[in-house]
Amino acid sequence: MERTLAIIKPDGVQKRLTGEILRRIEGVGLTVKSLRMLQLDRATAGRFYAVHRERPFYHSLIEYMTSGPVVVIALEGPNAVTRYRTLIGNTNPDNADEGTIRRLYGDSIERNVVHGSDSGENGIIETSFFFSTSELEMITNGSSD
Ligand code: 3AN
Repeated sequence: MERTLAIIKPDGVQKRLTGEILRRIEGVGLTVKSLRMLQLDRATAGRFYAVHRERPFYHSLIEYMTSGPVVVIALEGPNAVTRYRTLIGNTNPDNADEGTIRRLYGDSIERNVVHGSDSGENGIIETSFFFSTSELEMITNGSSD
């Protein structure tokens, strides 16, 4: 059983893709453990993307991620990290497989609609970044495969 953090980024919310993305997530059998819409401030976005602090795209990324509301979603299921990343596709929409969320809806490597944790370890760290233990332990629909 794995946990992973999905974020519908500001461009996804703006394009009214929240329902469509949740439908695709639930359609592959992943369990939504918890979710919330929020407006990231620069400090919180900076903490979340701390690993990218030295990268040339960091400031633009923070600008974009704070430009409007996001939806944070804690997902759970067997092999959830890989299953969700398969659903969203490559970071760069141009390189993402046909039918993936980023290929269908992403505009660029930065404005790529969704975030997904890149490992089981980061899935735990990132879901805990946004959700409390009690929020993550609600009994939802049980079966997640
Ligand atoms: P992913 O979200 O696919 O795991 P990361 O963790 O490498 O990708 O990058 C985090 C975010 O930073 C991406 N979702 C994207 O918005 C942005 N990003 C990554 N690489 C670039 C880049 N070369 N130029 C602009 N933005 C980038």
